[in-house]
Amino acid sequence: MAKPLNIGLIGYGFMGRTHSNAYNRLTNFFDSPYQPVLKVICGLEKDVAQAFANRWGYEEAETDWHKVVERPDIDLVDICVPNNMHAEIAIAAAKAGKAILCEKPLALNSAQAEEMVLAIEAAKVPNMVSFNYRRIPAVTLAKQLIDEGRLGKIFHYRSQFLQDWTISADVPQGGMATWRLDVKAAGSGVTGDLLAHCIDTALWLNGSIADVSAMTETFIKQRKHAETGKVEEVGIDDACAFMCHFANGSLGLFESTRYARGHKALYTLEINGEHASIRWDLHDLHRLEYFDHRDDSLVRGWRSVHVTDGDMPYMKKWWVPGLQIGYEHSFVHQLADFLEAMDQGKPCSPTFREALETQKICDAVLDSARSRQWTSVG
Ligand code: SOE
Repeated sequence: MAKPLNIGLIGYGFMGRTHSNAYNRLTNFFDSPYQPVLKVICGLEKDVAQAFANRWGYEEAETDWHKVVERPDIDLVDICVPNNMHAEIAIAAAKAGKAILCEKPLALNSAQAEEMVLAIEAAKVPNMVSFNYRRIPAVTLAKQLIDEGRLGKIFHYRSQFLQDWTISADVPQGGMATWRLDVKAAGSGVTGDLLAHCIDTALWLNGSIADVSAMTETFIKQRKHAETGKVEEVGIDDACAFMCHFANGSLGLFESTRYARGHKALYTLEINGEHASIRWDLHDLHRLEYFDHRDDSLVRGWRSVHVTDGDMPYMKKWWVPGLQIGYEHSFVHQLADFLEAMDQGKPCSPTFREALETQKICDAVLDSARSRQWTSVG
C-alpha cells in the first residue's frame, strides 16, 4: 500500500505543469512506495493559483511560499520558480525538514549553490534537482551502454542545445514568461538554462570536466523590462560555446543559443569511443543512434534503435513495444526514482551536491568567456 506523500508545489509556470503532471500520473504506471497527495500550489496571483489548483487537482491555492514551507502537513516542497528564488526557499524547506525537488539550474551561481548544499546536507533531507533529460529512456540507455564498456575509451563528447525564441528585439526581459532573459532572475542566459542540461548529462555519461575555454555573446544589448516598462541593459548570454577537457582524457565541445532560427529545442549529443559511437536528438527522443565498428563490415552502419521495448529503461512501465513515449514522461521517471530512493533512505542523482558541480562548470564557462582564458573548474 503506497504511503501518502503531501506535496507543496511552488510555481505555476511551465515547470509547475510538468511536475504536476508527474504527480498525477506516477502511480497509474509505477509501483511507487508513495502516493503523492497534491496539497497546495503556490504562486504570486491568487486567481491563477486557484485555476491551476482546479485544473491539476491541488486541494488549496496559496500566494505566500513561506506558509507552504511552514505547514507541518507538507512532506515534499517542489521548487518551480525563477532561479533567484531557489536558494531562499530550499534553505527554508531544508530547515523545516522537508524533502526537496528543485528545478534546474540549482542556483544563480556556485557560491549560492554551495550554501544550499550545506543547508540540505546539514538537515539530511532527501533532495534532487530536476535535470529531466537523463531520464528520457534513450539517454538512460546510452548510460547503460557506456557503463557496459561498449564504446571503449571515449575520445569525444559533443553536445548542443539550440532554440530560436528570443531573436526578436520585441521580446521583453523579466516577467512571468520571460524572466529567463532577466539576469537578476535567471543568473545567466543559455549557459544556466540550456547548457546546464547538456553539462548535467555529460557529467553523468562521461565523468568530470577539468577545464573550459568559452565564448558568449549577447546579440540584443537592450530590451524592455516587463516589470519596470523601461528599456534596460541585457545581462544574460544569448549564445555560448565552449570546449573542455574531461578527466577521462576525452575532449568536449558544447554550444547553446536562442538564435538558431528554425530550432525550437534541439538538444543533441554525440559520443565517439574507440569501438562505438552514440548519438541522440531531443526532436526524435525515442531513438538512440548507435554505430559499432566491431559489426560485420558488410552490414556495418549506424543503427537507429527504437527505444520502446520492455527491456529498455523505464519502457516496461508504459505501453507495448513499438509505442513511444515523450518529453513529459521524463518527469514521471525522475519522480519515480526520487521517491523510490527516498523510501530506501538513499540519495537520488542528481542530488544538490551533484548539481553544484554543474553550477561550477557554468561559472567557469562564464568566467572563461569574460577573461578569454582557459579556466579550471573551481
Ligand atoms: C527554455 O526555453 C526551456 O524551457 C528550459 O528552461 C528548459 O529547461 C528546457 O528543458 C526547455 O527549454
